[in-house]
Amino acid sequence: MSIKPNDFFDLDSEFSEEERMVRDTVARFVDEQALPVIPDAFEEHRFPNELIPGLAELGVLGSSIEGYDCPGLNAICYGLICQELERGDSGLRSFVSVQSSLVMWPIWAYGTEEQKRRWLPALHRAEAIGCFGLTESQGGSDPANMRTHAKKDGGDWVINGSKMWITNGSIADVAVIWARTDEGIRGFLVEKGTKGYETRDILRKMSLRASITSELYLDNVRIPEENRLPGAEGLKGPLGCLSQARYGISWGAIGAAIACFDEANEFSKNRVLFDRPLAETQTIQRRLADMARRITLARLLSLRLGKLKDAGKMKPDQVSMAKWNNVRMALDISRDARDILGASGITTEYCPIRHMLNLESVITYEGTETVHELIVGKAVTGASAF
Ligand code: TGC
Ligand code: FAD
Repeated sequence: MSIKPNDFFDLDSEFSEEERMVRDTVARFVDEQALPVIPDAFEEHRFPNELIPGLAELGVLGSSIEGYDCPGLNAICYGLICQELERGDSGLRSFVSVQSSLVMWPIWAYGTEEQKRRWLPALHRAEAIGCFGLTESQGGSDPANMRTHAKKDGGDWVINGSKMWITNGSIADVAVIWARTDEGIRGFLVEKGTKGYETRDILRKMSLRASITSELYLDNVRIPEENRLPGAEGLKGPLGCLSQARYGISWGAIGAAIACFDEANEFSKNRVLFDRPLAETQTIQRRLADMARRITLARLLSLRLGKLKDAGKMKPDQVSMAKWNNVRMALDISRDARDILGASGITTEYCPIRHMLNLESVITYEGTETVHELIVGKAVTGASAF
C-alpha cells in the first residue's frame, strides 16, 4: 500500500475497529454537515447552533464518561473525536471540549450522586449546555490569583465576582464557577436564570468566530450548598479539568493541521507557475515534506499520550508538552499553508486562514504556550519559574 501523506507511518492500523468506527462516523458528520456551514458561521461570527442536535446524536458530548447514559469510550476515541471535529473548525471542537472535559468531567469527578443524575444525561443529550468559568480579567495564566469569592451564609453560598473569555457562556444552562472561599478555591454549579447572574458576549473576535465567548457577572448570586462540587478542593480542582481538555486539544490541533496540509498539498499539484506545478519545485516539496514530518510526530505524541491516559498513567506535564508541541505545529503549518496558496490563501474559500486565526486562540487558551513551556521546564529542572 502506498504511503498516505497525512498518515505517513500508518498510525491508522494502530487503532481498534471501534476507534476507527468512531473516528469515521465523526469525520462523516464533519464533511457532510459541519463543513458546509462552518465558513459562513465563521464570517457571520456565530456558533452554528444547528449542529448541536447532530453532535448529541453522535454521542460525542461526554463520550468518555462511564454511566449516566454516556458511552464510556476510551481516551483514544475521545482524541480521534477531537481530531475530526477540529479538522472542521476549532470552534466545533471547543464546544465539545468544554461540554465534555470542563463541565461533564468535573460533575462526574467532583459532584454528588444527585448532581450527576441531574446533569450528566441532559448534558450528554445537549438538553443542557454548560460552560466553565475559571479565567478572570486580571490574568488567566495565574488562576490562583482569582478574585471571585463565595461566602457561606447559613445553608447557602453567596458568590460575587466576574469571569472573562468563557466559551459557551451566554448559551449555558449551567456554569461551573470557580471561586475563592475561606477554605480555599471551590467549584459551584450556577444555573442560568439565577438572580444576580448575567452574561455578555465578547464581540469583534478575529479568532474562533464560530464559537461563543462571554463574560460572566456574579452579583450576590445565592445558591444552595447542594450546588457546590464537594470533591473539588483547591486549585487542583480546576487544573484537573484542564488536563482532560488539554489532552483533547493535543489531538484536535492535529485535525486542523491535516486540513491545512491537505489543502496546500492539493493546491500545489494544480497551481502551474513557470511551466510546472508548484508541487514539482524543491522549495514547495521541502515545505510539504516538513509539514508531513511534523504532523507525524504530533500524531505519535498524542497516540502515546492516549495510551498512557487509558492506562491511568498520564501526567499533567506530559499533557503540557503535547498541547504545546501540537498546537505550535498546527499554527506553523496553517501559516505556511496559507502562504503556499498565495492570495487565494487570504480568503475563507480555503481553510488555512480560518484555522490559522482559530489557532491563535488555541495557543492561548487552556494554558498559553509559555505556561506549558514553563510547566515542562519545571518538570525538567525541578525548579518552578512561575
Ligand atoms: P501549582 O502549585 O503548580 O498547583 C496547584 C495544585 O494543583 C496541582 N496541579 C494539577 N492537578 C491536576 N492537573 C493539573 N494539570 C495540575 N497542575 C497542577 C498541583 O499538584 C498542586 O496540588 P497541591 O495538592 O500541591 O495543592 O499552581 P500554580 O498557582 O503555581 O499554577 C501553576 C500553573 C501556572 C501551571 C497553573 O496556574 C496553570 O495551568 N495556569 C494556566 C491556566 C489555564 O490554563 N487556564 C485555562 C482556563 S479554561 C480555558 O481556557 C478553556 S478554553 C476551552 C475551549 O474553548 O476549548
Ligand atoms: P495572561 O495570563 O495575561 O498572559 C499574557 C501573556 O503573558 C501571555 O503571552 C502569557 O504566555 C505570558 N505569561 C504569563 N505568565 C508568564 C510568565 N510567568 N512568564 C512569562 N510570560 C508569561 N477561560 C475559561 O476559564 N473558560 C473558558 O471557557 C475559556 N474560553 C476561552 C476562549 C477563547 C476564545 C479564549 C481566547 C480564551 C478562553 N479562556 C477561557 C481564557 C484563557 O484560558 C486565557 O486567555 C488564558 O489562560 C491566558 O490568560 P490571559 O488571556 O489573561 O493572558
